Amino acid sequence: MISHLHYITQQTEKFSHAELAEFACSGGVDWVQLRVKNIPYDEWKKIAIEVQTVCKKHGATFIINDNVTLAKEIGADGVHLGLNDMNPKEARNILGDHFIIGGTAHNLEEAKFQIENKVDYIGLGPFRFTSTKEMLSPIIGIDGYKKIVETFHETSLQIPFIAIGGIKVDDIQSLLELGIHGIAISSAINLAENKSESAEQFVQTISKYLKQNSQSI
Ligand code: 3NM
Repeated sequence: MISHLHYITQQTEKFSHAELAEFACSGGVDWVQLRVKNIPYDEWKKIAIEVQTVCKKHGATFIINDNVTLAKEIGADGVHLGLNDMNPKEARNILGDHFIIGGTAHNLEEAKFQIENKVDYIGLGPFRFTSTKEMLSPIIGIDGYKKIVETFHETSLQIPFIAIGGIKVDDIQSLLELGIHGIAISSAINLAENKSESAEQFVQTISKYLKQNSQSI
């Protein structure tokens, strides 16, 4: 089951990836994606094991960004692949059927590409401007999501979409109402004054929405 709330780690001035993952999981987050860029393999592995330990303690799903080799080596639950990373089919050959493979898309064409390559979910963004990601793609916005979701409803191509990019608690309802499966957030927790409390707000708001619409988180 793909969670409705994905938390994406980040190294901040004050806190490590693992410390931030701990805040998020203490607030009820059950899906953590470790997102690091451009560091040596050994350093990446050390951080990944720290975050994996936090996830195991809380029973959260642990996903590694970009690095299929590392995900396999340490037995993560899955990988999240950008469009410039390994092709998802190749990743599936390496990882086997039990790993979760997610993919990034920024528009309809890229979403089709990811579905054809058999990803398990798509991170679709950016919803709005965010400074968390460099080289941000054009903003999709609520109307853009609506068009993409509607287009897929008319086809046999079905996939859980996870909206990403500058998402706040107040955006949850309008995104889920469109048929978006869930959201991914980073700075809304990482930069919050009270990080676990912020995580809890997201968890509860999503949970409340899903209960009212009779699904379970
Ligand atoms: N990918 P925040 S936006 C990791 O558009 C990432 O593909 C994006 O962090 C995309 O919640 C993004 O702080 C950053 O905006 C998400």
